[in-house]
Amino acid sequence: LEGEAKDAFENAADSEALESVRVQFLGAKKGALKDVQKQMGGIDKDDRKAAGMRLNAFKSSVQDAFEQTAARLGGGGSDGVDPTFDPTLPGVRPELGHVHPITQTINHLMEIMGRMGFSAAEGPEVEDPWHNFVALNIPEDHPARDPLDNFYLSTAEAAAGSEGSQLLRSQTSTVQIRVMEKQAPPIRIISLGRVYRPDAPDATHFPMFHQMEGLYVDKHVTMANLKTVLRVFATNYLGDDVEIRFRPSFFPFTEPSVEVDFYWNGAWIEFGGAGMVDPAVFSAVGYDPDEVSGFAFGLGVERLCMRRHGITDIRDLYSGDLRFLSQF
Ligand code: FA5
Repeated sequence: LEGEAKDAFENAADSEALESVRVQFLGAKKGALKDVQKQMGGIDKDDRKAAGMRLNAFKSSVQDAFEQTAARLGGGGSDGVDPTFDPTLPGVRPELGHVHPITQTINHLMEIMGRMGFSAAEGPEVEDPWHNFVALNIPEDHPARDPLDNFYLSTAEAAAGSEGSQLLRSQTSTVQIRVMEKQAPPIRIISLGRVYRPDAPDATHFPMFHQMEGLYVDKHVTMANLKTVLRVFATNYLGDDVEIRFRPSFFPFTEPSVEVDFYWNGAWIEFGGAGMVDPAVFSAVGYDPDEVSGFAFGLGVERLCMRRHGITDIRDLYSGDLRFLSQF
């Protein structure tokens, strides 16, 4: 057997052949050496010591034959190390995952608003006209309900815009209604999430974007409270040198209504809308408008993120281009 093994190792032409010879003779389960070892038990007690020594000598000569062949074939020794492996070469760093800049912004906004006592609330992205329009004081014939301005779902049985239809929410103001339907005042929430509008994409518009909705309802809430909360928010998010400006505007669910602009780094930029919650909205959710007052605001999350990081095109955020995204 010893001669047979040596011949087999010497004749192995490549590392594959070597491996099969190794398994044949030195294999841990079915190798020829293992077989011989198993027969040791049947040997006479007196002869066992000599047989053991003979077996060990046999084992090491087969092992030597294997190692010599391995060295000859250049496939490394029995430890299987590739001789072309150079441990001094720099390694390849595994790529790490990355949190999307909008997700980072959302976490940052929640943290700032959380410090002012606003807790996060959520609502569904597929909505019904009651939450997206009716309860927000947007009547049946209002242009905001136009099928051309909304993504109505073709799965719903009812005609677009009518009761029973469904749409992708066009604003996070829907969450105001959902929270007030479930909870009695006082309310102090923000809601951060996706909204959808069939806007043509350009540098500042995308058909899917995010809004941060805020709602504060209590006794004696005033417009001054709204301005203070937004100013504290803006200075925390952008810097101490931010100024805030309200421009008169109109939203069906707030009265009075304003557009909110922040001045920072030399420019006034509009970030969203706000106002005092309209009494009709309180009535729709079963609150008594004579008992409570409140403010609400809705800011564009992409606009905030872009302003802070100097991003000039909203489409870059959704391009999936890692050369852009991994900078944040
Ligand atoms: C609203 O959506 C109101 N719901 C805001 C509001 C909430 C008013 C509560 C009063 C009380 P508006 O349609 O203006 O308002 O949108 C708010 C902000 O969303 C805009 O100022 C802008 O920052 C952002 N926005 C609107 N359309 C897009 C778009 N296509 N892509 C990216 N951001 C957009």
